[in-house]
Amino acid sequence: MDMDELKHVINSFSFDRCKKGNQGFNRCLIQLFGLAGHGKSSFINTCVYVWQDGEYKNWAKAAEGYGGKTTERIPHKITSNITLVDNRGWPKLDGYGSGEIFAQLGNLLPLGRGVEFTKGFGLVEKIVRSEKLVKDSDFIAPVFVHSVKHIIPTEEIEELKSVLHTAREMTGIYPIVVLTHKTYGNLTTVESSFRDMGIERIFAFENYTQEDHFKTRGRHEEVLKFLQEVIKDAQFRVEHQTRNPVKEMHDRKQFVMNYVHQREKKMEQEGLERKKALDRAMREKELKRQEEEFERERQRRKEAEEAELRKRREELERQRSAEQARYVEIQAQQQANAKGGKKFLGFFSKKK
Ligand SMILES: Nc1nc2c(ncn2[C@@H]2O[C@H](COP(=O)(O)OP(=O)(O)OP(=O)(O)O)[C@@H](O)[C@H]2O)c(=O)[nH]1
Ligand SMILES: [Mg+2]
Repeated sequence: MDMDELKHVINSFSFDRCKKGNQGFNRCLIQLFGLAGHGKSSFINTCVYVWQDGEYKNWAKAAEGYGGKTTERIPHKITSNITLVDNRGWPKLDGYGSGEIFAQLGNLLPLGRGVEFTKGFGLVEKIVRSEKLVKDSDFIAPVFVHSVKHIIPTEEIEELKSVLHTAREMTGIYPIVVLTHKTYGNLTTVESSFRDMGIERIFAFENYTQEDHFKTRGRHEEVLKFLQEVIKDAQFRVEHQTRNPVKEMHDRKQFVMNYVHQREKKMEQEGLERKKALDRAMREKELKRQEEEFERERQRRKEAEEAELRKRREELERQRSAEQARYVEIQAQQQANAKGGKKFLGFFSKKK
């Protein structure tokens, strides 16, 4: 199919043309989600640029330096039946915010409004308050955007896999993965990481940006093929599956509320375990301190006993030496006496 034919197919897409009718859907929402700064807004700019085929503009307000900045859910209409949604990105995979990411993906938070990451059950209230502002007639096509600049470290693989799996559980569709910064050099490595996670549909782009928006056939064609893939899949699902958008919206709501509940339970559990570990560490520290104190006291006593023993030995030695000296003195005295006696006797014997 050439580019004009592709454009025609995309432009004429409507759920009304599905074999079973629209089943209650009237718009395909291409929901972009992923980590902050990975190129979601730039991908929207790329899609709009290709679709309008006019002058380049920063429609989606992509960041000017590395690191993103979108904090709202902003819709960008492509055709009357296809809308791309720029969602707020995750600051970090495993931190707070995962609830909001899934709430956005499930179309449970209103379009055109800011998205704040909340702790506790604040998100549940926001979802309930948004009920009248969100449309269950939106068909959700999840698209995960990831920059190949970021090679996924082994310790993040499971986390990311679980995010993609949760997205699939909630929307019924395995997300398409859009890789950005295609020419950066890590494409094969990052692509194979996603394939290993079970992702089958992967598109890679060098986004059109403020600095580089020289139109190339390769990029234009790839964007149109991406849009075609999304609508082909949406059409198949509405033609071949029995759908109920109202119930699906309700189920997604339930899903995210359960997710928040589980997250809070997990956080509470982790908090308890952290506290237990802290108590244990404090107890061990106290025990160690007591043992050291006991050891110091034992050492101190031992030294005192040794000093006492030394003192006694020295005293004994001193007494023994004094005894010895006295003995020597007595002997000397006796010898002297004995000598004196002899002389005296000698005198008498002479006289005889
Ligand atoms: N060279 C190149 N730069 C890109 C590409 N995609 C995004 N960028 C740049 O990367 C930066 C971040 O892109 P954004 O589109 O703002 O990222 P984001 O995902 O929307 O970020 P958040 O709004 O925070 O979620 C910007 O400076 C873009 O110009 C790409 O494919 N190639
Ligand atoms: Mg953005």
